[in-house]
Amino acid sequence: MIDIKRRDFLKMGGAAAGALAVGHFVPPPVARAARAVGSLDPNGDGYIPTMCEMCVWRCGVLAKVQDGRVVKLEGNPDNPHSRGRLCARGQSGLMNTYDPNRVLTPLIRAGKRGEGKFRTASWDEALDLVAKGMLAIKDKYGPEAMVFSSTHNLSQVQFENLLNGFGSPNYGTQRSLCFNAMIVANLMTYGMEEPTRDYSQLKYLLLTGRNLTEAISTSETTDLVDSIARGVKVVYLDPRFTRTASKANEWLPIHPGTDLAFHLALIQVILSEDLFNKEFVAQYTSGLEQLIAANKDYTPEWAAPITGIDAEVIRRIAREFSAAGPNALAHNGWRTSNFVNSFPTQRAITILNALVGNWGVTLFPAAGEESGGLGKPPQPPYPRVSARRLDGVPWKFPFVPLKLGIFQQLRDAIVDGKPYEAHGWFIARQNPVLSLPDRQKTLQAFSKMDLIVTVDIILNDTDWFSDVILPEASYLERYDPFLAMGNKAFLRQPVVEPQGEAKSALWIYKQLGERLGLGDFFQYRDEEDYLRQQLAPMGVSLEEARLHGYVELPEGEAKDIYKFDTPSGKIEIYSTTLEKGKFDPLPVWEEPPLPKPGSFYLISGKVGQHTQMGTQNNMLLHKYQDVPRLWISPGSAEGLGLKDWDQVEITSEVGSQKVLLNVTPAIRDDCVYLTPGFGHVSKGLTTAYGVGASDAVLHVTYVDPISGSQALTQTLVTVKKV
Ligand SMILES: Nc1nc2c(c(=O)[nH]1)N[C@H]1C(S)=C(S)[C@@H](COP(=O)(O)OP(=O)(O)OC[C@H]3O[C@@H](n4cnc5c(=O)[nH]c(N)nc54)[C@H](O)[C@@H]3O)O[C@H]1N2
Ligand SMILES: Nc1nc2c(c(=O)[nH]1)N[C@H]1C(S)=C(S)[C@@H](COP(=O)(O)OP(=O)(O)OC[C@H]3O[C@@H](n4cnc5c(=O)[nH]c(N)nc54)[C@H](O)[C@@H]3O)O[C@H]1N2
Ligand code: SF4
Ligand SMILES: [Mo]
Repeated sequence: MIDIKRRDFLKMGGAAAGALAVGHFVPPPVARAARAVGSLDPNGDGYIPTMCEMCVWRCGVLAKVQDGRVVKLEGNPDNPHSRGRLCARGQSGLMNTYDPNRVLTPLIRAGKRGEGKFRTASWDEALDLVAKGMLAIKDKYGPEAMVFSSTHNLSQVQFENLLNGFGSPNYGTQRSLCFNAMIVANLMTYGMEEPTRDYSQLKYLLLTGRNLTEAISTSETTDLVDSIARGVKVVYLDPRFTRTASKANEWLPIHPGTDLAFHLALIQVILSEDLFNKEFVAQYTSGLEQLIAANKDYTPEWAAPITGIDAEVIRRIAREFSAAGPNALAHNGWRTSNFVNSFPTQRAITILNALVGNWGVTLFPAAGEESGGLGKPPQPPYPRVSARRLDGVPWKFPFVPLKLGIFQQLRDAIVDGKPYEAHGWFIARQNPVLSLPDRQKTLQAFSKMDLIVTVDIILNDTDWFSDVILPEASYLERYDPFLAMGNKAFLRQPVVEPQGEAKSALWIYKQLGERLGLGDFFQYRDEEDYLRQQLAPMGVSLEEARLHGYVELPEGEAKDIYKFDTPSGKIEIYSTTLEKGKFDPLPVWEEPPLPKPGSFYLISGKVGQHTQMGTQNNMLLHKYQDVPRLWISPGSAEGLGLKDWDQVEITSEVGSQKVLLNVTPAIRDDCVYLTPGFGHVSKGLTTAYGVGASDAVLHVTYVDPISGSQALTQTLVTVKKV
């Protein structure tokens, strides 16, 4: 039995904690199969192409292997997401594999939940136990009583096979915490999830809280930096002075939650001054007349006191934006769930783009990550599901795509036991204890479970509350299914052997599926067989794919980029779909909650050195991040009698945390900001445990009624000295 205390964890050695000690790399040998490929010299040294998994962007990597270990990760020039570059997190990816806290054998809980006592187990024992628990829940309460959740990853298709084959409708993803507002707004307007942005002809860029130089997507961050170098004008809206603000021509520290008013006023100027692209709007959009009528009172003078931005500035930006015409782009952001009004904000952004007619110039149809040309193992149809989803999709939220779902709503339905009780939760590659708002509620949901199973590589905070932990091989140790990007399909392949007993997700889901009687959904012998079935229609060998790290996909049919999958076949300024759903068919102003005197908006936002809640234990990245302190403006600090480095207590209606203060002019007076992803509670994370505070404890749960987005900036907090 293992009682994992912070210091003890390292001493444990052996199976549960991983055999590696801090600072001593004892890496495993180069993957045998990789050597066979031919990209390495006779000693087994050289570069192996694969894909990064330090965030969801999936840059192409060339892993340098020497004496049987990965010694360096470089960007793969062949990959459009990296174009030869990796960000700091990508370069630190070897410590994701060599983290001394890796879980290297299945673990079974041996004490109370949350106590951190686990014993090691064989795969057979762990998988048998999980299957038995899941089948017991299915027999007693029906398959819907088993909830599945996972954050997007390359093996998700097999995760979905597992839950769909099992027959549960309950599927939680990170998306409602991330970009539901943007996706649903794009679906309503363009009939597609996320048009591709193209910076090559860009002249004017409006970034609404898209902190591209810290919340990094390597290729797009590069596009922004190149655009700035060639003189593209960048206007950036953010209540904080971020690194992107420092690179922009103009930083507008907008009042949080009022981006909608700002965009409505831009639209008002463009319409009232007749500055829109008439030809484009007439040919490709519908609803201009209704927009003109509905929008006429949203003048810059109306928006100025709401947004805190001068009317003259708003008017000038509207004129500049429309003067750049189709070469302008209003970026619709990525994690766009700041306020409950983020959905109409997103709609306003799509409309602004339509008015300048930038389709086909700076905006294009999504490049598509469809499997275009790739094969897949055969499988039977899924069983019919009669139970409603716990998250209310689509019965309460008709416009939220099933694959997006509403994670925070799912969690709340588990707590409430309505419309029915859930009894088991299978969680893969996700850390809801830190990523869902209101941690206490997440733990309450856990307490209702007969069975919690997690799949991770380290003992994250959610694993800490798990009953059975299934250790996945790290991204440098495993295969995942091919990922189609444009006209190529990229490969993740092992560059070193998996350590301990860690296994790929493809292996884990198949083994579990077979024990659940779902073997027909997993018709592949092993990972390589899965990949060969994907390659079969193209007649390319796996060896060839492994050598280059990708395969060319057959040319798809040329598509008409002006065909929009909306009811009118046009870009819908006026959304008939929203109208049918009895929602506003045009964006109308909704005021965000305003802070009472002495309270602040709690702002969350990424930092360049970390991804979400999962990299704080990475020893290379940890070195480059001071313990995050709470940002507050000098005026607000003075008003509360607080100084830089004071220890303060920050309190919301659902929780409180203690943090050190960072007094900085880089934030508005009505906001405070905390870096997310700290305040880990798992003592199995010896580098990250106890460092900083978690804003998940403070966030109040909000659900936007149309897109299901969580509003992450809408939480109000007070700050006092302790
Ligand atoms: N280094 C790093 N890069 C990442 C990630 C990561 O974790 N680390 N995660 C990836 C993922 S999953 C995502 S979704 C993207 C997210 O990419 P972004 O959406 O760009 O990132 P965030 O930091 O979540 O939010 C951006 C900014 O919004 C501001 N903001 C908050 N409220 C408001 C408001 O009301 N109005 C305006 N205008 N601004 C507001 C915050 O101050 C913050 O600076 O980043 C991706 N890239
Ligand atoms: N307070 C606050 N909350 C937020 C956000 C915020 O900015 N602030 N951002 C929101 C956004 S944009 C997003 S996308 C979500 C993300 O929310 P989550 O997806 O829950 O968070 P991650 O940190 O990405 O969780 C990744 C987990 O995967 C594990 N992991 C890493 N590599 C592997 C692997 O190869 N295999 C397996 N099986 N596991 C692995 C990590 O150890 C970690 O536990 O959070 C949202 N929540
Ligand atoms: S953006 Fe950085 S962390 Fe994300 S995939 Fe690319 S290199 Fe990896
Ligand atoms: Mo995200």
